[in-house]
Amino acid sequence: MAADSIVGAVTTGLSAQSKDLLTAVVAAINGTATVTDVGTSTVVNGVDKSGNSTGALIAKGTGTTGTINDGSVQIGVVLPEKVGLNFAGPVKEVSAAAAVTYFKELIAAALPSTNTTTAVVENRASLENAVSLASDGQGNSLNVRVIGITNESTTGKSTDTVKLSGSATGNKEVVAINAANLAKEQTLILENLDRVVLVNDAKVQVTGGAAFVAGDNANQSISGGFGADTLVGGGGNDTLVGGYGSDIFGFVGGGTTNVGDFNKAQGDKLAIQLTGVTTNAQLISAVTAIQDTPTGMSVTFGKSGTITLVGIHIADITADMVQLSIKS
Ligand SMILES: [Ca+2]
Repeated sequence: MAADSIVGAVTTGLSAQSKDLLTAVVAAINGTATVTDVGTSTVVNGVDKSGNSTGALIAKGTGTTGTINDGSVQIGVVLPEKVGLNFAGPVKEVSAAAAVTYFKELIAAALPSTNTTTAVVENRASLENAVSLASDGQGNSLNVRVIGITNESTTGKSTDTVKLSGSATGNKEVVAINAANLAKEQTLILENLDRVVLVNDAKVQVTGGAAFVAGDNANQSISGGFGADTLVGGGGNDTLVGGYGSDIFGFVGGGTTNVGDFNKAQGDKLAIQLTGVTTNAQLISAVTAIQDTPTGMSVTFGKSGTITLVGIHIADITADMVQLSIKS
């Protein structure tokens, strides 16, 4: 279908933000675009000039419940009114190394290495670290997607819950989600998405199977579900809550990580991955302050930041509860 006819068919009643999104997606598609209805919204997708899948869900009506199928990846969505999304990624499963390459090319395009502003350098490093951690497919090839959430601004942002669902078939997806347009108090539910990178401030609740979730150096609140989740704040001021299961709380430095429910009885562990720290002796040497209070403890590693654990004290920590690598 020609681009002009897509825009003409879809644009009636759309906000400026949705029109811009649609225009950008149509411009990126090389060749034939597919237009499908998902709930009350319209999905436009195709293949871009690099041979990757690209598309968008254009929000219309009162909200959207359904499944986006772009030919290789299925993403279930429950979106409130005014919320849509765009998505892109390789059209077939790729190796973990290829996934990292794909993500890093996007990061380089958004945050060029020629920009040496401290904030950009730190953001770029945190994103590269997060995508490398999340793309560890444990030998599996991965379905890779980058998802951007749109949230209409003409009459104010929606604050209602947004839900994205994966396929529930074991550790095969790695998804980077740009949450920049979500409202501060808006909860993003991630169901059966195996491996996730969070970009920008986000408030996330994991549900379904166990998940690996890594944030960038923005401020994220990440709550695990029933499974054995691995949650990594990734710098910034982050809050991690494991929920049920033997969870791993990851700390890579660069800010403050608050762990809300460290539970030794459930087998929770700390993964402290700091540059230059490869032995327990080095980890102990890196500690510059420890505070033990009635509610828990906090450990500071100099400029690398502080991790605070609610529910456990320094005397309860044993060597088997701490690992020096996030890998899971
Ligand atoms: Ca973070």
